[in-house]
Amino acid sequence: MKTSRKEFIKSSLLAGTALSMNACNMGNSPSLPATESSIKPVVISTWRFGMEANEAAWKVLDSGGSALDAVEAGVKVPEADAKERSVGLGGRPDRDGIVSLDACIMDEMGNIGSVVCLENIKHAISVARAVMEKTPHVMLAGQGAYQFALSKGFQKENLLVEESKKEWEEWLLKSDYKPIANIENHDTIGMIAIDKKGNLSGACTTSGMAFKMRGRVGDSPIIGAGLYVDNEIGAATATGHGEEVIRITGSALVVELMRQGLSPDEACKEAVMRVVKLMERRKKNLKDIQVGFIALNKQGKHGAYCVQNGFNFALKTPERNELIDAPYFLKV
Ligand code: SD4
Repeated sequence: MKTSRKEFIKSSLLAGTALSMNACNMGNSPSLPATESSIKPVVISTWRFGMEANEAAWKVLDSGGSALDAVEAGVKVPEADAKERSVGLGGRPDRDGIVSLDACIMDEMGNIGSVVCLENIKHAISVARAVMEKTPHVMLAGQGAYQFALSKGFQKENLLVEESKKEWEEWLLKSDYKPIANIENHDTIGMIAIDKKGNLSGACTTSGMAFKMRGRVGDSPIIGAGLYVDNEIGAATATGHGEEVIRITGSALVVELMRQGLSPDEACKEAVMRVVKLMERRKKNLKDIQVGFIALNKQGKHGAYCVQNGFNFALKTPERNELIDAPYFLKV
């Protein structure tokens, strides 16, 4: 049967209406009106040190600042803390005894910036933001990232603290490289936030796996793997074994799953199940790894899921301020 042009246009319009109604039902409509007063800010971040980081982010959010400024201010807290041994100053070194940092940042406009294998500058996240705002590029690596940071006024600093140096010297005796799930249970900080205007941004910063090969890069500075933000849908960030997160483009996947209508919890769980599937396919032991995702949707709902017990995340809203154990897959 031949469809007239008029009928075709009518049915297309109807289909379009059904699609957008469906999107509304799923809570994913980008066109939902959001007034400043109706939006409550939320910030979530990975691991226990997220509690303190959230406090710093909250000050920005509460005073009406942007999610971008909030996540940068938040993750700078553990970056500057020499006692936090997996981020910024005090981070654990690679197998050659050198602390090298990975970080990335993404805002509500889709602006991105990233640094990989950055040495001697503690605030890797601010260098990533400078890449985003002051260069035509999205990622700088190693010496180039370092030189760029110096040119923007960042100060050179020795990031290897005594305790990390001692640990590394002990590690050298055996030089057995086998990252253990949850042993460093205050790892990479990934933070995502929604501000009073309803805008989302995220930041992720780390010294990566302790005693990694020199030049190794994990998921944390890779947009789509360690972090992803889509201001129409939501944001996600990852922690754990970066190789497994990269394999499934983890954070972008979580956001895409939310776009399809999954809740943040469900989306994080489905992404973890992809990790599980690829581990099984490659006949790897799931007990040897940890991967955790946290996510926030445009409506300010949060979610999390991880491979095995031990991953927690910090949540701050106008009503709540707590550390929450993420649900997990491996029950043995
Ligand atoms: C990496 N994802 O370099 C980071 C490390 C991490 O929990 O988050 N560990 O692979």
